[in-house]
Amino acid sequence: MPGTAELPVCDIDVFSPAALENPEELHRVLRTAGPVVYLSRYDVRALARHEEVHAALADWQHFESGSGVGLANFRHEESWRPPSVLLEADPPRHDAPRRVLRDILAPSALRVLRAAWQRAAEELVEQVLAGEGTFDAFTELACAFPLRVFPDAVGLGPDGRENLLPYGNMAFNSFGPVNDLVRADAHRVAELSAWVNAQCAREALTDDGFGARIWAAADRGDLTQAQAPLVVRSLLTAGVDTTVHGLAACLYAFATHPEQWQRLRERPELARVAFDEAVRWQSPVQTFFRTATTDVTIADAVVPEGTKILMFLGAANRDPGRWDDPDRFDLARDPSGHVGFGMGIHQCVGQHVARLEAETLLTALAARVEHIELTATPRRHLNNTLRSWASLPVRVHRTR
Ligand code: OVM
Repeated sequence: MPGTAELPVCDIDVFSPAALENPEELHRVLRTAGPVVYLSRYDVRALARHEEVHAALADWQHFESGSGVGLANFRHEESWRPPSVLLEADPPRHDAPRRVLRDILAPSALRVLRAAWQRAAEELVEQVLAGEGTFDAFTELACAFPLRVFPDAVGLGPDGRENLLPYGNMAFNSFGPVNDLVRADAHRVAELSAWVNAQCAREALTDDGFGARIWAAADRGDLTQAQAPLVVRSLLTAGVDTTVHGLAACLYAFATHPEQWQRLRERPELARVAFDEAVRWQSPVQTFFRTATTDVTIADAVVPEGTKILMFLGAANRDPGRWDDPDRFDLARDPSGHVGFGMGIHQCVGQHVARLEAETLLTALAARVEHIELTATPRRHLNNTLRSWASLPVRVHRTR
């Protein structure tokens, strides 16, 4: 490979089960090796330090998304589905869908949901507390809560909602290489895609949800009729697994940091900071790729035009050059500037939805639970992009 001679080389399979199970060690290796590291196994350049990841995310002019934000280069290979008009698009085509969704998911537009989501969180927490006090916080809280509130907010019908998590899992796997994780779901691509695509039609959606508001934007001419179902599809792709594993990150953090849980109980208004700190600390979305639009120099290394860079959000979020004691989950720090939601024009448009879910669930829990502890080793679920969970067995002590 020409142009890689002076670069530090890493031959680790960064999408191997071992690396996905325990990314922290890999992240240290990559950050230490240099600002740009050549991954020989995938023939891409990797960024793992906060400064370079942040800069690349912000530089959409030199690092485009339209060639795909996974390993596959859409200039040479076709995607498994029509590209996202948000995630996999660049200005100017990206801008209209972004504006429409930004307004629909703006904090001011979400205010009407807060009371109902607070009630749903209280009901769910009461329900899990009605048992023995031991349960799986991943399935019973982190999965259950988003599935109770988000599909209704989008305006989905009642049937087939069990497809949402498998579809998201598949979509986030698809950003990586075609490895065993991708092959394991290959037989479901057609079925899951057909269900999701069917839910994006105007007729499939209630007339008062995010989905209906997307179609209303198309009626106003703010989107084309062809873009509208794809924007709905973005909600269904990016809106469920991300929040599930983001909430799981919070619950895992508190179960392993009891003193931080006490701090939250004393000051429940820290729920929002807690969520951002958990997103920094775990980085539910670990990686995204970009493609260089020209030869781009990063820290004296040239990224040739048309080639991919792999940005390690999780490594940047624990870069000791940016964060004090980065491996500590700490509600006293200011986690702003983390890249767990990305940065720049593609920064997570749904982050206010995620924050509202986290705030309502954590507040309901903090008012009712004195103590959370793990009762067994939590289990990860492996995904090429998501830092995800299979199980978080906990015991909680109810407030008397
Ligand atoms: C999308 C999308 C946006 C963000 C993340 C993502 C699967 C998908 O627009 O479909 O991950």
